[in-house]
Amino acid sequence: TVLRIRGIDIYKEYLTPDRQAELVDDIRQVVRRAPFAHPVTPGGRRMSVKMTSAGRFGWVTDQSGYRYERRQANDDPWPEIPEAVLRIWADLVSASRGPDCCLVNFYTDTAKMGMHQDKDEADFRWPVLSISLGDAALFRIGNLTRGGKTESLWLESGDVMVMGGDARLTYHGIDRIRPGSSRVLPHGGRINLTLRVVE
Ligand code: MD3
Ligand code: FE
Repeated sequence: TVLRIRGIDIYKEYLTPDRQAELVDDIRQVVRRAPFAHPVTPGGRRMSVKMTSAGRFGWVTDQSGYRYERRQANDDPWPEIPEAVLRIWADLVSASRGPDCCLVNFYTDTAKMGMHQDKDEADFRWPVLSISLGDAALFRIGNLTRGGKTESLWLESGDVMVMGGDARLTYHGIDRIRPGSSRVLPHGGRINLTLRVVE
């Protein structure tokens, strides 16, 4: 089923359990070459979500700001985006232009992500695609400016979302995780992949 909420397309149960397991294995390989880090915001606060990236660019944040980098802190390039991930983008967004970055977010039981816009990319005509794996997460959708009424929904393992058009600059965040709600990750937690065109 596809839900459309405030312009965001939500493909519930898009990925079969087999495809979810394949993606988890692929991400394990990515993390082996680009370990997770707890990013520090420009304000100096450590984020509760751990992050890493794959692709031509990785998204990084530190005291000097948010930005995309072609290399990891140790000067290695980021790992390639796994084929199985690229296939989802090709099927739902574009078969002719691939994403530049696959941001990998890892949520432990208490991790969350405050309301924000994604605006570090050069061209907002390209959508952002999100893939949820592991424990369910309470996702909050706001408006094009901070504040106002919001809507919430649970994202579950195998759900895929496409944020394009007017929805591309919607404020959004993750309020909380439902620990133990999935068996896709052997030690629990939640992985979210976001695919973006960067430049
Ligand atoms: C709506 N990640 O990495 S994915 C992020 O679940 C991020 O880890 C969340 O927000 C997560 O920036 C939410 C869903 C998402 C991603 C980008 C969006 C929703 C969006 C961009 C515009 C509107
Ligand atoms: Fe975001």
